[in-house]
Amino acid sequence: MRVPSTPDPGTTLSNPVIPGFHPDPSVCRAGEDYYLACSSFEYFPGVPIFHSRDLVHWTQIGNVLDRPDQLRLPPGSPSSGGIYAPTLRYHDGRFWLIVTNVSGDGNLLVTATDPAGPWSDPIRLPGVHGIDPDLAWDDDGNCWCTTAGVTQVRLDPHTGRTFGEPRRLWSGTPGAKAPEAPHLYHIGDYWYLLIAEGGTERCHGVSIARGSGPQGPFEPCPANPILTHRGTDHPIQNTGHADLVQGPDGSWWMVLLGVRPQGGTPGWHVLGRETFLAPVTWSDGWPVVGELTPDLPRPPWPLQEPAPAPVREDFDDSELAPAWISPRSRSAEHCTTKERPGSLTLRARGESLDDPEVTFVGRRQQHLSFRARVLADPAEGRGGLAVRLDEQHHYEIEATAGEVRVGARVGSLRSSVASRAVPAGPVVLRIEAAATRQVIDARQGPDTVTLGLEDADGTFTELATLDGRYLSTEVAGGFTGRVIGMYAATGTVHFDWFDYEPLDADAA
Ligand code: 6LW
Repeated sequence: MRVPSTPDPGTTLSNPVIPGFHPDPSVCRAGEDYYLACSSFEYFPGVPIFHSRDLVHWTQIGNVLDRPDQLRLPPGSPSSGGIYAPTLRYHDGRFWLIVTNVSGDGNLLVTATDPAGPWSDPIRLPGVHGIDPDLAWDDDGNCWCTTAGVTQVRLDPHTGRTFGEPRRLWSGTPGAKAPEAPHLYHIGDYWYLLIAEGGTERCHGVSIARGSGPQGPFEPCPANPILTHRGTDHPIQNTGHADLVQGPDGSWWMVLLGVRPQGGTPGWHVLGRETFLAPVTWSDGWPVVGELTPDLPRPPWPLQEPAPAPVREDFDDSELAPAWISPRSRSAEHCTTKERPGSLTLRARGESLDDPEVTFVGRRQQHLSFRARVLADPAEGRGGLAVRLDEQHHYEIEATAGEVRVGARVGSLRSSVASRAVPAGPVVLRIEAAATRQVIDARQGPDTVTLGLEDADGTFTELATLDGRYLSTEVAGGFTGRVIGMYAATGTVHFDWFDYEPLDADAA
């Protein structure tokens, strides 16, 4: 039975530190500032980047790949394809980010002097094979690029030229699958090679080896895996894909991904893989990971909590804030705040949410329970508000002039669940997810998703309540999480505002 803890904002800090679909975190420090980047898969713009002063509170400052020529996702490229696992480093006065576009350009390297952007055009890396590339510089100025497998090649990061063939460094723990997510660090007398292994599902873990130089040979830590939650009923599962960083006081910390399954057996996670923080100590020259808990131990330095995010997005700015993402690409022709000032105008290009090219603008679901509302004007088309896991897994409430309809797609099953005639004109559409707080029956799903509309006086009319498990990674597969957003299925639909608010315990 899983009963999620209720964070008390006064005394505890809560993990995950970046909730919602933010996997494969990579972190670096530049003076007093920390920056962190994540995978983004089929979404544009790609590679969300965050800033923090305390490692606990993170604010998104941009997306690294925010120009169409930096992020080419061909039409029809699969969901959970695209951008995998960046490594972000600060070296020689600039920021370096290496990442893989598995749907096209392969491994890419970009640089910036300000991590909020602009980032450079990508340098292609044809000599770097494999996903999860890492960058590390040795004292002689050589740059080592290490990838899943685990293999390594020397790289000129200014040109992308590689020297020699990639060489195998370590295969991880015998019997464990998928040695990946390598990061190489020079700490004290050793070079440490941190990896993930066991696969990114329930067997995921973090292991480490050390050697006297960046090329090894590497000796595995006798305590491997140094972190895993496999085979436990810990509320945080799938823990792995870590990166190490020092806190403001010189203490060591790890950022890593984990998931929060909810409901009965086996548990379903709906927010994707999220970014967590864990304390690290050292014993005999090996890192020891402290408890990874939903209540994060309070670090001993001053915390800088940002102001809470506003509930309402009014679309008053000429550019969309960096949290807004769209599948594969976004063009001003199909998505603009300039056509009707103070509104988001979406012009259909796919035919429905089943279409990989659908015009959709959304934000990650970051709370187990939330309410989203939009004011949609469907006078010139058909569109609405959706919870999207991918093209084959979505629930939506859609408006046309005179009618509102709830639809659901789960794999090959499509259903028109409910409909209601409404007066022509703008309509408020609402979706709420309510997490399962107490499991009374082991077959209970992770949450319920309620879709409906509001009358002019704010009265809510529910049209359908659906089991949330069908929009979970355990059902749909893949590497992403739920995204809540607006879409146009035909013609043009204007959205005057979009509200997103956490509910109940998630409000902290
Ligand atoms: C990523 C791999 C992994 O490249 O999942 O959890 C893959 N780890 O390291 C996609 O995120």
